[in-house]
Amino acid sequence: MEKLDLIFKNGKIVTESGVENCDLGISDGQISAIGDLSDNAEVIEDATDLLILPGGVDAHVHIDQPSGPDVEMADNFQSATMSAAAGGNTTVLPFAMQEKGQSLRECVENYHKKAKDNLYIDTSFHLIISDPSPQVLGQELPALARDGYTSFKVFMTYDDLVLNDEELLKVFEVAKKEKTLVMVHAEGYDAIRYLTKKLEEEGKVAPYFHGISRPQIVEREATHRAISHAQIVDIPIVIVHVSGNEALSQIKWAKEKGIRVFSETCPQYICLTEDDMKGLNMDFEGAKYVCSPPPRDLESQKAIWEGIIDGTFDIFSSDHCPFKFKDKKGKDRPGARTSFKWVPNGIPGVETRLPILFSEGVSKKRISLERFVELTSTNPAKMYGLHPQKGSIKIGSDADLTIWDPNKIDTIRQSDLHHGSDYTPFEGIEVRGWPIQTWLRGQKIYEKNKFLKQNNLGQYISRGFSSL
Ligand code: DUC
Ligand code: ZN
Ligand code: ZN
Repeated sequence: MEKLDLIFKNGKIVTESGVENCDLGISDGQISAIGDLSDNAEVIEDATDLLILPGGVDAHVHIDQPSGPDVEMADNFQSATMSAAAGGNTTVLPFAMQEKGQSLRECVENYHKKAKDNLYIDTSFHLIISDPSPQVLGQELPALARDGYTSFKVFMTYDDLVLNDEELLKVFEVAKKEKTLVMVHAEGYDAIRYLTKKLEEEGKVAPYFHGISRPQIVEREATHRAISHAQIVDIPIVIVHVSGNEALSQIKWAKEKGIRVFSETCPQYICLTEDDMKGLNMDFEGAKYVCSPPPRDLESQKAIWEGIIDGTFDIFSSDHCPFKFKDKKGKDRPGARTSFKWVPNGIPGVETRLPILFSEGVSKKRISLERFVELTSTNPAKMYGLHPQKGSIKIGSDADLTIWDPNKIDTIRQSDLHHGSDYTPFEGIEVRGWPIQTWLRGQKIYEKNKFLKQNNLGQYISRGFSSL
């Protein structure tokens, strides 16, 4: 056999369909041999007692998005992809967010400028459609879909992003024609506004009331509405960041009826609760946990686990949306303290997604290693048209690998993380099982708190259609 660039010996290879003790060979950045291999390689890596997994694919992250007056996201592409690499990821899918009145093509070009030469890992953009004008729906969106932007997100809430029902249906129609996948943020705009106004009138403005203003009913109603609209147009959709039993019940109902709905959940819905938003004493510390949909209660965490275990959830993403707590432009900016309404919605999590699910899921024996890989790498890659290049360990796939020490125990600490936020909502959680090396297309990019390659090894990846 020809001399290989690299061979991993003595490791356990984990894919979505099994665990195997065998060697793994790599040439030209791709997986080129799997089995009992001779030592004919430039480099031999010993993976004794370690697991070799396909690199994490985080299909839902927000990077460098405009977030309202005086608000800045805490990560640019460099810090976000650095943090992602340290957390065992080799691909991220951030959003190119259209602002009202903006051309979609111009929006995408802006995000490419921000990302250029700043990527530690591979990256591909979803679009956010906030202004579905005839020009956008008739020309720009179809053209971009054909250029490999094969998924986009729509919002059912937020002043600057919300689409009404007719607009949703029109966007769905384009998705049907172009065979693209629509991600839906399902929370009902009018109900949230109604509840927020009432809470403010009663003086209930602390971060905790963010959760009260967006109860599960609001998420359930919008989830059902989105599913119904998708059924009318006859397209598959993804309900993203599902937080509890109410929305999940709608997804289960749809799946049982044979309606094509995919679903995603995130670490915050298995690790945090609404009580975290109380802070120390209904104070501003609670802002550290403000995200949307908000964290729920212990019953909801149980329901989310059931969905993770029984296969209802298709993917597990971070919804990384980082802001600073102690910064004029972050959660603590002037005005933010006057009401939960002004606290930016989002928490950092791209670096902690994989360790949290590994520890809480695999180490605590709730899910198998295979299911872990399926939820965090293979299914996101399939869902968004990146498979088999990404998300698998197969001959010809990119050699994007994460090496895991399943027995390493450590506690999540802000001081160890690489994101731009000045806190982590997951501070203090003890984790058993950590990613210890990250390899991108056959090159070791991260090991033991060291970045071994520059921030321009990551590439922009153009995607095909969903194969899930
Ligand atoms: N939706 C997201 O997907 N992320 C952060 C905030 C939000 O509303
Ligand atoms: Zn959202
Ligand atoms: Zn998000």
